[in-house]
Amino acid sequence: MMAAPVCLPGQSLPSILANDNRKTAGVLRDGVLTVDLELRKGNWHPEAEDGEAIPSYAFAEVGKALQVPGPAIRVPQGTTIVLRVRNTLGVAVTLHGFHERPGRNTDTVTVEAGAKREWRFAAGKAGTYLYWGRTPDGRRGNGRVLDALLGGALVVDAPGAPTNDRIFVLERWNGPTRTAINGKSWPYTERLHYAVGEKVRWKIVNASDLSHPMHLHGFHFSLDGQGDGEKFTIFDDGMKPEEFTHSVEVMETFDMTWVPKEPGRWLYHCHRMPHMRLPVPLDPADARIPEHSHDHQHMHDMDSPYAGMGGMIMGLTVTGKPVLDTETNWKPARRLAMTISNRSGQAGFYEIGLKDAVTGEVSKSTGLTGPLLVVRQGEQTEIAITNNTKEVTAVHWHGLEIESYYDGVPHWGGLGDKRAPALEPGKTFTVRMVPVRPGSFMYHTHWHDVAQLTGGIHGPMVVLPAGEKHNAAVDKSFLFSVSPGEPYGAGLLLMNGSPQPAVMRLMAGVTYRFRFMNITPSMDNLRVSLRGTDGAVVEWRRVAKDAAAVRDGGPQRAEQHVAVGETFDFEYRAAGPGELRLEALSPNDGRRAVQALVFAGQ
Ligand SMILES: [Cu+2]
Repeated sequence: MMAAPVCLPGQSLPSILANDNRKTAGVLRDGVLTVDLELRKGNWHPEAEDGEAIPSYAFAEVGKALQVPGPAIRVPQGTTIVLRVRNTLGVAVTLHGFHERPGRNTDTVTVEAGAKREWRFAAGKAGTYLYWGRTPDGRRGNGRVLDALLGGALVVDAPGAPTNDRIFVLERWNGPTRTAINGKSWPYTERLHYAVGEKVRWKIVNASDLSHPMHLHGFHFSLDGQGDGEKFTIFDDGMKPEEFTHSVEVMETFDMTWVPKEPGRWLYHCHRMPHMRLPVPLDPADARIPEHSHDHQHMHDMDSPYAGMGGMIMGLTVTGKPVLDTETNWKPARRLAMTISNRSGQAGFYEIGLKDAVTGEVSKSTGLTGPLLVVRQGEQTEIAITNNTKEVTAVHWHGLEIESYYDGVPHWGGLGDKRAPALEPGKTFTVRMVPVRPGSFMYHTHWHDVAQLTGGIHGPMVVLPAGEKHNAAVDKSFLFSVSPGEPYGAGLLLMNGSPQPAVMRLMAGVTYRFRFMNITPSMDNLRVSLRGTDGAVVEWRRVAKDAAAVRDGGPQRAEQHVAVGETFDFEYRAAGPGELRLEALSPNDGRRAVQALVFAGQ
């Protein structure tokens, strides 16, 4: 199953070590940090140290081992940086980011083969930044040596800012394993251990060539600051958004803090399916959906360290006293039965049924998207999921604060020896939850299988504030997914399970809540807009992102980037009758789904 190691004949190269970014490069003396770097070639091992070896260009501190990511450069604000780089490669390297911040990304320096350069610059404004290099022969495509890993963190600490944090550099390369964090791919990424109540601070640096929607299971985090590699904005207290997914663009960075509230095993991962799957043969167009891969032997093997996943994933173990309790006085007010079935006569399509055991109310998939699941904040809720398909699956409650065992990551979730099972064909698994906060969520397969995800094992999920009733007339969910094949054609963008849903009839003068959810496998730059039939964008009001209220910024242009794994809530009120179009667009390739909204006068 594993691809053959990429080894060129006749090479015995030194190993490149994974850099956990805990140590700062160089020597800091009298306000001056002096760093001596070298560029050399080595073999990088994204998995085990004796596993797959990929010839790569890398940075090292002079006299030390090569590192991926490159040595972390970290200084207090006010420091001057003296940086020397010796290029021992046979080719020139163009270096980005070795300058004062804020800076310009066009400010680059090329160091010729065999040459040495020295820079001296003020570190500048506090923030999380990066540096990176490229070579003309680098394997961005079919070159022989990888230059995609020539990147490292550059952090400038504000006076008094906490430094008991971690820096995680995201990497991607064209190879069988393809994505890594701090130089390793799951299951070889660092395992992190935290205690309930501990304040966790992370700095995320995207040194790769694609965006990564980074999703934290089980908890919201606070976005403390973000930057584009050249500028960085630190948000004031009270202005820090809470999120469960943050997409970090190419060569951009962000800082986050979060507090683990519930013990168990959790994940932090990129939500683009190709970046979190088992190693698969190279897919040339990353945005396209790879063929259905048969990862299943790894999933079934409980002893496999992969647990069905690979790439840009970190495993987090939280210890401490549980807060959520679904054992004591468990008398669920809400009992739901969810069935997952193969759609008859349509291979690869799934159908989800939802039945309220108390009211008897039944709903099912619309097109290729599962029915809207509505639960209530603070209400004991039980969902019995029955797998009527012939395949193993698992259901994850995206964004929900839930016990690790019920989080939906088979063979991983759970507390101590108790591990969440995979949902075998013919079996039922009953999930217990007491939703903590209201908002827009999703449920979806966590079987790490593009075919299941696109085939329809996903759906919108809404948590209503305690005591509130769902008003379907004004509360509208729009979930975006991608189709696996006929009848819609492979790779089509879908809205609520269809490329062109039926006209929605609404009323002028009424305030609607529009909820957007992106569960496409990898369409991370999805743009959602609300326009007149002439194409002119109208105005709406943004009220929430990732089930957390956002500051009321007043009416704004009705156009929103919805990254994979993000949810947004907007309010919209049409002043008068007319027709609008809710458009979801993938700007890269022009794929779109359009929902016509016709507003009648009152
Ligand atoms: Cu990614």
